[in-house]
Amino acid sequence: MQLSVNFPKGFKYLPEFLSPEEQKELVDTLRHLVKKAPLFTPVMPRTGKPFSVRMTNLGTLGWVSDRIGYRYQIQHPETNQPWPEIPRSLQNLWNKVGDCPVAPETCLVNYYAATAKMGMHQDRDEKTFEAPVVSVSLGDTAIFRLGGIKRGGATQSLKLNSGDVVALGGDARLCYHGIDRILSGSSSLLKGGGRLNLTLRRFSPF
Ligand code: MD6
Ligand code: FE
Repeated sequence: MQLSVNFPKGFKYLPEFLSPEEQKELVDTLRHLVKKAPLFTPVMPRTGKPFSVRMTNLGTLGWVSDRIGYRYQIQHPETNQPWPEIPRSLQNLWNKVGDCPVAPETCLVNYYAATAKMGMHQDRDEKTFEAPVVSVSLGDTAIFRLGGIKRGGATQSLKLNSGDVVALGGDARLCYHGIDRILSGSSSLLKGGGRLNLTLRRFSPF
C-alpha cells in the first residue's frame, strides 16, 4: 500500500484504474495502431546513444529524440506519415482524470523490454505546463521513482502495475521521475512480455 500523504501536491496515483477487460481492449487497439506507426529506437541528442525503450506516438504531434535534439513533430520519423489518432478510450480517460478543459494532443507510447529503464527526467518539451501529463501502465510492473522539482532531491519509489494511472499536474507537473526497472514476467497482458507506458499530453497553450 502506498502512503499517498507523502505524494507531492498535483501528483495523482490511481491504482487499478483500468479493469483487466479494459486493459485487454486497449492493448488490442494499440496493436493495430503500432502496425501503422511502428515502434522506433530513439537516440540521445549529440551522442546518438540509443534509448533502451522503443517508442511511437499517437495524436496530432509526437515527441521524438535524435542527434539534433528533443522535439515534437507531426510525422513519424521513419515512415514520415502523420501519427495515428489517439483512440477514444484514451481521450475518455484524459477527460476523467486530466482536470483539463481541452483534449490531449499527443500520446507517447513507450515499450520496455525486460531490461529497459528510463533515467530521471522532467517532461518539459511542451510549450505549456498548464495541462497535466497523464500516464497509463500496461503489462509488466515497473519501479517508478518520483522526485521533486529540483534535480537531486529526495525521491520515493512506487510500483506501477498494469492498469494503474498516474498524473503529474499542477505543482507536480515538473517533478523529476524515471523508471528504475521492470519486473519481468509480472504480467501476462502483453504477448512476449514487457511493459507499455502511455503518456497523454498537451503541447499547445489553451
Ligand atoms: C513510465 N513515465 O512510466 C515513464 N512522465 O514509463 C513518465 O515518464 C511519465 O509516468 C510524465 C508523467 C507521468 C509519467
Ligand atoms: Fe516522463
